[in-house]
Parts: sequence; C-alpha cells; structure tokens
Amino acid sequence: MHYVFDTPNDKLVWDVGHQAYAHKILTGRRDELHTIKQEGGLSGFLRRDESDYDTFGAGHASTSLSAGLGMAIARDAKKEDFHVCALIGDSSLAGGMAMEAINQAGHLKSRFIVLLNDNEMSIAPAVGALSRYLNRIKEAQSYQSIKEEIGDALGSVPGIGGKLRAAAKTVKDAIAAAVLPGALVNELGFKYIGYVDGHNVPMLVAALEEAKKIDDGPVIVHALTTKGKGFPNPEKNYYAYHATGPFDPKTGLPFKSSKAVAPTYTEVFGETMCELMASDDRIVALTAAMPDGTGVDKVLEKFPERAFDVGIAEQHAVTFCAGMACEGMKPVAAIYSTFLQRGFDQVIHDVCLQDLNVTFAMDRAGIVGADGPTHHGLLDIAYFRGYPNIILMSPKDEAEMRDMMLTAIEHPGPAGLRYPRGSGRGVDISAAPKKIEVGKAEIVREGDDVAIIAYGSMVYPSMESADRLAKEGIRPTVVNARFVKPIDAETILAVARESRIIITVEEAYLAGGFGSAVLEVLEENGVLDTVKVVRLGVPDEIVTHGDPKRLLADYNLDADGIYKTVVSQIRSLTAGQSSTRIRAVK
Ligand SMILES: Cc1ncc(C[n+]2csc(CCOP(=O)(O)OP(=O)(O)O)c2C)c(N)n1
Repeated sequence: MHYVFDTPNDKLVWDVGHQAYAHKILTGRRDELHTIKQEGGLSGFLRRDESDYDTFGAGHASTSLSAGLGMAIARDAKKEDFHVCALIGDSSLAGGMAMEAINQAGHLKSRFIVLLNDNEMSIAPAVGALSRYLNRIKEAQSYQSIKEEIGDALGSVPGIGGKLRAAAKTVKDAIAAAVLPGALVNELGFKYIGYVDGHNVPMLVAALEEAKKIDDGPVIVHALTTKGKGFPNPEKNYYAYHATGPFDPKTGLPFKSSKAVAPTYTEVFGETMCELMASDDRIVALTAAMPDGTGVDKVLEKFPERAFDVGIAEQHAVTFCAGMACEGMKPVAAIYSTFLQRGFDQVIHDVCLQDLNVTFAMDRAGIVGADGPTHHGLLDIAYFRGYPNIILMSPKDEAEMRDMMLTAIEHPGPAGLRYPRGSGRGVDISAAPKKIEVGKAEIVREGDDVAIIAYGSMVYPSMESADRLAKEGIRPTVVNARFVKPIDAETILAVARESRIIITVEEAYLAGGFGSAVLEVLEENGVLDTVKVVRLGVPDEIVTHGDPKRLLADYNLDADGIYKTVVSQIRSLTAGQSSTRIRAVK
C-alpha cells in the first residue's frame, strides 16, 4: 500500500488498526516499535496524534469505509486531488457501519478505493452470509478458470478494461486479477477487482494501480491472505495469531508467562453458562465475533443450537436478543463493555423500553491495559444507569458472579452484569449458583465512622485497604454495593448516618457512575450535609494504554490508593474540626 500510494498525501484508512504494525514500521516508528502497547510507548492501534500517516484512529471495527468516504467527499468539496484507500478485513466488512458506508458510497460515485483483506478469519473463523458470499466468489473463479477468462473479464470493465487487461499481462502470474460481476459490483455501484493473492506483492501492486485509475466511483480490490502467514505454524494456532504476545520466532511458541493461579472471569462465565443452560433450555448465549474472548466458545461447542456468533454486529446482537426474549427465550449477550457501546440505542429502544428479559454480560469492564483508550470499558455504568427498567450489578469475585448470572437471567426484565478482564480472586466456585436479592448490598466489614462503598472489582482492594487501616486504629465499614441499579438506598443511608466520611470506589468513569448514584441517594434524602463523600474512579480524561495495575494505581484504584485516600480525608477532617469522633492518624 505504501509503495502504490503517496502517503501521507494519499490517505490510508485502516480498519480496527491492529494490523498496522508494518505501517508503523514504514512510517518512522521502527525504532520505537519495541515500546508498543506499553505505557508511554506506541499505541497498538492507529492514532492521529501519533503520526501524520495515521489518518484515522480506530480500535473498534468497521469504521474505515465511513471515515474514508468522508475524506473522499471532503477532498472533492475542496477540489483537491489525492487517493483515499480504506483497508478492511472480511469480518469487519460485515459490520453494520461498513454496510451503511457501502450503501452511500455506491450512491455518491466518489473516487474511493477499498482494499478488502479476506483471510476468512475474524479472530475466530469468519461467520455469516457475506463470508459465504465471498467464498462463493472464490469457488466460482478457481485459479484456472480465471486464467482462461481473465482477458474477457478485465476487458468488460467500462472505461478501464483495456488497461486492466494490459496490467494483468505485464505482471507475472497476475492471473487472478479478474473483474467479477456480483452484488457488490453491479447492484451497489462498486467496481470489483479480484480476487488477488494478497501475499503476491507484484499482483497486489498491479491491482491497486488499476484501482487508482478508476475515477468515476468506488472500487473494491479483493485480496486473499492467510492469517499469520510467515509465522511458524500459523494454521495450528490461528486464534493466537490474531494478537500474539511475545514468542520465539524459531518455534512459534510463546515465551513462558507466569501461570495465572485462578480461572479468569471469562472462563467462569463460559462454564457457568453451560451449567445454567443444561437446566434451562430457554437460555441462549450470544457473542459478537468474540467467542474465545467471552467464553461463549465453550457454549458454542456444547449447545450449538442455542449459542450464536453473530459476527462483528453488536447492534444486531442486542436486537436479535430482544426478538428472542419476545418469544420467551432468555438470551445472554456476552459483549465486552467497550463494544456494547455500539449497541447503546438498541439496549435502550429495543430492550429496556419494552422491558425484555435480556442479560448483558459485560466482560472487560474497567481498565483493560495494553489495548488502551479504545478498549477500556469505563462507560457502561453511566450509559446504562440513566434509563428505566434495567438492573445493573457487578460481582466482587467469581463466585458472586455465578450467583449474579443466575439472578440476571431469572430477572424478568433487562439486566446488566459487569466484570473485569483477567483472573478471578481464586475463591471456591463449587457451589451451585443461587439467586441473590435484587438491589441489596452486602456489608463485608463493620466499622466506625468511615465507610468505603465499593462496586464490583473494587471490593477486594477496599477490604485490603481496610485491613491495613485497622492496623493503624481506623476501622472503616466496607460495603459491597453489588447493585448500582436499583441501588441499595437503605444500606447507604444507614451507613451515611453512622459515618463522617464515605469513600465510593469504582473502576469506571466518575461522571454518571456509581459514586454519582450514591451522591444522588444522599442528596435525595437530605443527608449530604452530614457526611463528606469522596468518589474514587476515573476522572474526565482519556486513559492511556499500559500495565493495568499501574493505570489503576494512577487513579488510586488499588488497596494502597484507597488507604491513602482514607488517611488523607481523615487528616483534612480532623485538621478542620474539633470533633473527636474520628481518630487522627499519626
Ligand atoms: C466493534 C468491534 N467489535 C469487536 C471487535 C474485536 N475485534 C478486533 S479485530 C476483530 C476481527 C477482525 O477481523 P477482520 O475484519 O476479518 O480483520 P483481520 O483481523 O482478520 O484482518 C474483532 C472481532 C472490535 N475491534 N470492534
């Protein structure tokens, strides 16, 4: 792409962006590549603030065609002259936004190139009818038949056919550069060049050069590639090759990482789903192209008729669940917190408004670490909390998560469950899941007049900080809030009446978050003037990429940070008041 296009004058727009490491190497970032995904280092995705060559930031899929088309239209409006080429994978092409962009591009007839990287893979094998359609194109045009038909096919492209035919002849083995009729070409207003072997550089260059000559509308260049090509044994390990960690280039084996002691929340989710689905055949599991990432892979194996991978289609997934719930099923959509942002209106309009029994299992809620701002799941509390009907909860550990899964599924209306990336706490999960009371918090430690009210992943760090505080004579009450909606106003008010200081702790944006919900309870009940509330969470800023432990520490979202916050609040209160209720800290 960099050979054919004159970047950064020509605009390359990458979909998702994680495939753009080679682009980073070629655009001045080779020496920094070893810092990728680490705090202070290069982003794992494209970022406009990282390089002039990064024309559009991404991390979520299916945006490149809309953004690229916007650039092409702006170019035309400004009467400028450059190429816009969007690179998109076959799975992202099936995402709703990409389809909407194709619809508009075919209508506008602006000069715009789409390079389709078709490796038949999403992270998992690609699913869906579009994927089958792309396969049919390949099957219909076997290598040999293309060879025979190439002259006719190339020649049939209005205006440029002769040049295409000539290009194909000049490139050794450029036989697969055929132009096929098909829905994308004829019906949707795109020209089609393909398919080409994406690993054959001269062939790909020839196809892109031809695409550049098409000046009366959009064109798709269909390139076939193999995911992980060039790495040792890619076929054997294709899941891992989507986003591999450091590995030995000779053997392809990953460098040993320290083995996690406890199963991940994702694993516990997958196993618990299988357990629950075994005893209730109305439960259905959904993933949007993340079967292994969400644990739904286990369910797909065990209950193939009641588990669905809908592809990169979060909006559709949500409304698909709504439809099933209308017919009495109990769908559970396992979607990362960050990707469910895509389905916001569907959650509101299709699920909550109609009070349907759909469970949203939001994995990777909180700070995810190396993937950075596009992937942190920090908004779900705020974006769900403002609308009626849904109940929202978050477990302190994996055992409570199992109970919450059952509670959410059995709840007759919509329910959301958020849990963090990574390992659980290593607690015993052998007990069968049991329902818990909706809207009821749990007091995990009784204390004096300082209270820490924590949500989900922040309960254990709060308990640890309380242990440390206790050694210094400060005995905080610690509350595991369990629910942010309905929030346990009774417990919060009881704690507030006994406390001078309340610290709320959440792994989420503060604006509209859990602490805000606590403040609302106190304000509505007129007790705000008797208690000082300090909210710990993520302020109004973009959270960078890096080691999640370090990032959490930056926001005082660990035992140490909570401890220090309590101590400093007590200090400032005792400094300003003569009250002896709160013991001073030495
Ligand atoms: C909205 C959204 N949903 C899910 C993901 C997770 N995800 C990242 S890459 C990927 C697969 C992309 O496959 P494809 O478009 O074929 O590109 P490839 O990686 O195979 O080149 C998925 C599902 C995402 N980034 N954005």
